[in-house]
Amino acid sequence: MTRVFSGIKPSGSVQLGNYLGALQNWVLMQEETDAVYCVVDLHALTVLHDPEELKSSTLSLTQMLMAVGLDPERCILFVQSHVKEHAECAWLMECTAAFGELRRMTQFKDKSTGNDFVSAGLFTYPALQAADILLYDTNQVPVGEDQRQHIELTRDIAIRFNSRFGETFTVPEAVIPSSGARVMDLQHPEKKMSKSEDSPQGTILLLDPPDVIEKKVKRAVTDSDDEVFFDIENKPGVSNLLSILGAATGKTPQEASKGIERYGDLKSATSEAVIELLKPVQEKYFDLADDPAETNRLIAKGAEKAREVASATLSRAQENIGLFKH
Ligand code: ATP
Ligand code: LTN
Repeated sequence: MTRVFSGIKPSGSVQLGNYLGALQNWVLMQEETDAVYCVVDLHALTVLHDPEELKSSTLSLTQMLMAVGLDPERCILFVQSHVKEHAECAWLMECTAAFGELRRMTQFKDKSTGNDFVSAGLFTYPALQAADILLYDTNQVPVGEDQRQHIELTRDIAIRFNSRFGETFTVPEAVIPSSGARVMDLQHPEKKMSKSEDSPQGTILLLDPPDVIEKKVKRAVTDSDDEVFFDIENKPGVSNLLSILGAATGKTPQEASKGIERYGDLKSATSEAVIELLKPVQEKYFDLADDPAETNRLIAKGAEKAREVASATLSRAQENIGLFKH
């Protein structure tokens, strides 16, 4: 059976790009594959954070993942730091990745530029991500477009490790949706929407109430003419709304633009579609949030199942790389 693995950081409240670019696929893929999904709290340590906030975000993100439709009976859902093999395998990955490869990663450049403190972990971040993926003999990794480069690097690391030390890891591939793969910030359509950027008006959160979603979409940056068509280069704001509308209604952006003539109509169609899409997610989230003990029980079970797979792969990798076993 195809093995799927993906991860999301507990670095803020889940935003629409996470949902359309990744989580929708996660839910679909749990039905037909052997899917493993991870809340990557170790990755959240790569930037400055508040410890108490990280703890509560880890719990609420796990609840949000269940609210969007992940079912711990159908997939393995766990927290990265609960399975020590990730941190241990990351060292093997750091010693297999080249410094020059890590230096070329655009996420590192984006997240380090302009910051006084840049952690070494932010630089080696993709090596930990490679460990996450390779520990599970992963075939497919559902992610948004921004992660394509990290998955390519993971492939290169796996191929290099296998050729130096013998067949050890499965070489994975990225699965990126055809629409919604790169949702842009509503106020800065040249930047991707993200949970940790400080752009409250440009980011739609999955927990935003309907009136807030409506307001944010209404204020979204467009341009000075009033023509609705998809052209990312010349009409980034309008194209972003069309992508969102398309992804929320299962259409391409071009299909979504049919019959819409003015920006006002585009904005009301988009906010309506998003509100409709998020309504059941919000209802389920508030049900789950009432019972943190049950979530804790489920993630403990998830960690146990994950550890079983990860420890076997790590042992194989340690053996092949030449670590002496007593
Ligand atoms: P941060 O702001 O902390 O970097 P993020 O919002 O970028 O967080 P991640 O936890 O890094 O989210 O990513 C989780 C998943 O969501 C990844 O698969 C990523 O590719 C996807 N994703 C994130 N932002 C977008 C976006 N704007 N459009 C489409 N997919 C996205
Ligand atoms: N780097 C990813 C999060 C992430 C991930 C993973 C995604 C960590 N480990 C393994 C896929 C597979 C991000 O910043 N979105």
